[in-house]
Amino acid sequence: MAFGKLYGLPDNGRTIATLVAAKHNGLELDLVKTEANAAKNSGPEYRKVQPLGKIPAFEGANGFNLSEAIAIAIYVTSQNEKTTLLGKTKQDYASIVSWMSFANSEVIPSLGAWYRPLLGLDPYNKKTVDEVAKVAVAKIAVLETHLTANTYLVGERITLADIFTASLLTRAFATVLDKKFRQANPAVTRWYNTIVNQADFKAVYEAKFTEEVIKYVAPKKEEKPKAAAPAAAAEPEAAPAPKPKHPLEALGKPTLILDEWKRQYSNEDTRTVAMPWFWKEYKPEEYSLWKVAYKYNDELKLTFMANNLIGGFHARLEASRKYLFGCQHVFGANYACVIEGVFLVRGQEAAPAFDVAPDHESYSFTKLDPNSEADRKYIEDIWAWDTSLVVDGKELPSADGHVFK
Ligand SMILES: N[C@@H](CCC(=O)N[C@@H](CS)C(=O)NCC(=O)O)C(=O)O
Repeated sequence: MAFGKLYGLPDNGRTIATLVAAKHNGLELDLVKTEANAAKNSGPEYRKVQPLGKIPAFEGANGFNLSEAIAIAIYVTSQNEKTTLLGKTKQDYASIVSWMSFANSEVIPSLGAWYRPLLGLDPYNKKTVDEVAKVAVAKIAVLETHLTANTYLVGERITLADIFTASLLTRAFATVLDKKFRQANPAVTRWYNTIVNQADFKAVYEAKFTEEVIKYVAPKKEEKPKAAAPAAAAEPEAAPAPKPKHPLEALGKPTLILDEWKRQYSNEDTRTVAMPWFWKEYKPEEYSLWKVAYKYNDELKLTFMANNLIGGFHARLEASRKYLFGCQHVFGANYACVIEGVFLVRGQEAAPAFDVAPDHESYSFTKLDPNSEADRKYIEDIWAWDTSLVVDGKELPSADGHVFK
């Protein structure tokens, strides 16, 4: 029986750390894929385990719950009385916690502020990104100095400090700590390679290295004929217009309450309970169903980056949350992946719900027919997360994805 459930994501640094520590000590954990989006993890059940709705969170099989990445990693590691990962002395142990805290509260927030805008997860401003990049590199310089004189962060063998800190750096090495950085920081690079090449680490996460700092790509916009400037635009002092209501509000209250469906989907087994409930309650005159596919699949590279595109898109759909539910997957593998999904949309058109997100133009919207057996199967397959997708005769497994609910 598993020691407990770890809520998190397989490519999230704070999650990887505990998965590697568990593997190292032969402890079985069930990873429950949970979005790194506190606003979405707002249910009272999850908040009992992680009060802020963040990841990771731990729920022990014995009923003991824990939030905060450092505490979870230490608790899981300490289950093996003979573990060497927590050092030999009290000073070792305190130094391990010190490095973990440095990585968690100094290094990763600066690195995240650098790569998150480049990945489209946070708003992009070149000046800010350039400044935070310098701050992040200055913080890693502390590691570089220490690792120039020491093989590992604490003592003469790998400890949880190394596993935890390397885990938190995984996304940075895949996106911004490029070849140039690695040449300028040989000690951190040597140490990182040593840690991520340990069998237990590799069993959990295959490290990736970027050649160059990834470039910010503005969401694609299709050329539209320029409309003539409206006459009113000439009046600079016009009073600010009242905040417009969402256009879908005009449709009134449907009989199928979206939140009720979202609860069914979250709490019940999708195939056996939630989908039968959905088809019973679904009214085609109230909601339409749409296949939402990325238009530029041939430009996708790593699956986690594709997944970040979905995450960014969903974040920008926030203003339409009351009118939308859907799932989008990354199907396939690195350098051969596609993004596809299915949304339930209030009303008969996709545009009023989706055009709150500027990157909706990067997606194609195809209306699905709930009376067609093939379309119903496609919808269920996408929402159930248990099948692959066949594209051009090739079967692509679901590698990642997001639920918008
Ligand atoms: N202090 C927390 C921070 C956890 C945290 O910020 N997690 C991120 C993902 S790495 C998250 O869930 N972010 C979601 C959000 O802020 O919306 C810890 O150390 O566990």
